[in-house]
Amino acid sequence: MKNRFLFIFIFFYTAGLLSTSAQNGVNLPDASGKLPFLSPRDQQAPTQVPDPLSLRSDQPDRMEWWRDARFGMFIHWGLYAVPAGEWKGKTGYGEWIRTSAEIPLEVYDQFRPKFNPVQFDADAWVRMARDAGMKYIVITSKHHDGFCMFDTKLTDFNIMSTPFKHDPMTELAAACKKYGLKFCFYHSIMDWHHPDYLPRREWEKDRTAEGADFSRYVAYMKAQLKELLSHYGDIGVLWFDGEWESTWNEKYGKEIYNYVKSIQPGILVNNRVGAGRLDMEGLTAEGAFGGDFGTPEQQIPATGLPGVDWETCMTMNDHWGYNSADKNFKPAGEIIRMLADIASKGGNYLLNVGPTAEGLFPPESISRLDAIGKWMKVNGESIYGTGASPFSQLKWGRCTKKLTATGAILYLHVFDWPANGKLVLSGVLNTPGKAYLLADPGRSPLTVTRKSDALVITLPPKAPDPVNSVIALNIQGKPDLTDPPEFKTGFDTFTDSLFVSLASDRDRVEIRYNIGKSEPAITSALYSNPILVKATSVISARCFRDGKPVSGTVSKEFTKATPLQAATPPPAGVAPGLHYRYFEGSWDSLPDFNTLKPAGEGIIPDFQFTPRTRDDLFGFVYDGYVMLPETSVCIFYTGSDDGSRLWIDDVPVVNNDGLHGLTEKSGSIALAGGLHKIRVGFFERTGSDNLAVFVKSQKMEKMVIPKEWLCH
Ligand code: H79
Repeated sequence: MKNRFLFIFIFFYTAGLLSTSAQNGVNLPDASGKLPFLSPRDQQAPTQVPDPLSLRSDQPDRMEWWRDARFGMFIHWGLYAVPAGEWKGKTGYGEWIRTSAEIPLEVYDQFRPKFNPVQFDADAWVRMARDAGMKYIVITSKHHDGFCMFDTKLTDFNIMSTPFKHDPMTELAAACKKYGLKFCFYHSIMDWHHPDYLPRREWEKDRTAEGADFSRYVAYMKAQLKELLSHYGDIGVLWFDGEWESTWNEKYGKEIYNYVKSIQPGILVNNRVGAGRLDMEGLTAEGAFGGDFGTPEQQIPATGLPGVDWETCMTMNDHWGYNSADKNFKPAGEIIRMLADIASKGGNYLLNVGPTAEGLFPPESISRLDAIGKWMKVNGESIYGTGASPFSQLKWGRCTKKLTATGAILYLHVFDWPANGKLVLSGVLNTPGKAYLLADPGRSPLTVTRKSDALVITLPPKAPDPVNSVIALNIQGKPDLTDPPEFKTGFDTFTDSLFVSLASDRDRVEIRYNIGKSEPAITSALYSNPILVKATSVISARCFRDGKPVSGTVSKEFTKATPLQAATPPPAGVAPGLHYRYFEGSWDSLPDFNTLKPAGEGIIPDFQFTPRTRDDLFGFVYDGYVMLPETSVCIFYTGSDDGSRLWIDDVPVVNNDGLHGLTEKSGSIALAGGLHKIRVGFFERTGSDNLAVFVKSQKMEKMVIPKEWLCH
């Protein structure tokens, strides 16, 4: 009992100290906002291999074709096309079928005599890519199943030992050369077939790892890369994948990177050659080796990534490899808008096709390629060779940009055609030149007028393309474009009051604002210090220079929220630590742990895994209270590998569920100072594991929730 009271005293004392130091701007140990942990493989000692960065002096030149191209075709083709996504009555599989359906090696090998893609026509495939407007093709020379789709002398597990008996890559390389596309290989590092590759799948109990030697596997990879880089002419990109298992590390990554560049110096290599990719956002951890470009998978970054080359790869339906049951294809219009979105953020789009075991593209893919091609034929110049949009947000669509000798062309991708026929582009100070619709072969000029900082383009009543009509707008001289100011406050809800900060990265501008939705004028309040907001309000802000508006207006609502009352602790008081339940099992997402029997339970100081009895396939639920020093809107974060969720007072606040590498998610909630129930659920399937829980309030920088704030 005594201890308990002492604990509560220490808690309030420490909490007070922490919050005061945070208010004073003193840096707390964990207040950097960075995840304090990196996987051990990111922390390896320097290696003897020459630093690949030294090979990068010619980077801009080598990347030029790739940056201009903007659009490529991914092809996932392999033995997995034979089952076409179906195994034992289940139809949800793709290129992962061998592992997802746990198919033993010798059973999987039975697809080999069935693989005979007699309808394969390299010329037709490459023509379809070219006609869709794609400038490069990345095809699987080998996927995770280890089956080689080329004539390799290093294993029999290749296409020459199927009834097909010839090498499709030779014909594809020739067709790419003929039609002017760059030919590229996807090559998996992970290999579920080669005896020297480690680790084994955990379900493959009867496949011994005895005598396996990973360094011999790396030598095998190198020998195959040598084949791929010697027999098919110039290769544009080597696209590695399956690099996340514990055996792969940065040293190997640099070695392979240098090796392929020593054979073909002009080649580009994606970041998955290294070991520092964080998650499916596809970017490399700071300081880790990241190859030539980042690889967001099945997603588009929210904003451009200045200084980083990247390429979003995406399926047309829900599978990479052919799945005959999957008819969930994105409409062509959605794909066209995604291409414009990606180009407006300075990235490339690698769009996937999963051909059948007969060697055909699925008809749904063909019709989409066709529709995209029709759009590209008219509007391709707004994609190729363009740079990222100078504007962060446009209500009606997207913008891409090309610099010219006398100024620039802004390509305005109009998704939502204005009903009043006036397209407004705010924040353009340049004199406008000619504007015309790319869909208009006669290029008749559209009327452009100026209204203060904005150019207003008069459009015909009907959009030439319901999906995306592009206007080329010439501007004279060096682009002088200004985005509206940005709100820099991390909160849009508050409990008592909130200081709202604004900023603009443009030189020589001042920010003026109104409380309310009306557009600020030169007579509006001048922003100098954060604005104190005490009730729900809208703030509208705009940039001015020399007494004139130079940007559009940004408006944002800040809402006063009622905080949840603090919990009443049990009369007997609380004690340090959290109650934990430990579970064992294999999950893809958080199960309902309340329905499962724990393998252990007890009290633990904070969110740690200490009581676990294995490294993989486990889960935890932590329950207790968190003591908050003051009333505020709080943002909670979980950084986890794999999934996690967090509840406060039984309200779901953070959903970071799913199988993933170290990923951080957050959510906010208004809370009164004092005790609040906290619950965190976590699970780990395989690979590295991590869990950290952070909090940030209006007065406190982000920090790991200290042990002293947790009790039960
Ligand atoms: O080839 C296609 C897929 O078969 C392959 N990549 C695309 C281009 C792919 N392999 N795995 N996945 C996609 C999903 C795997 C995700 C995870 Fe991970 C691996 C979760 C945890 C380990 C990647 C690495 C995300 C976090 C770490």
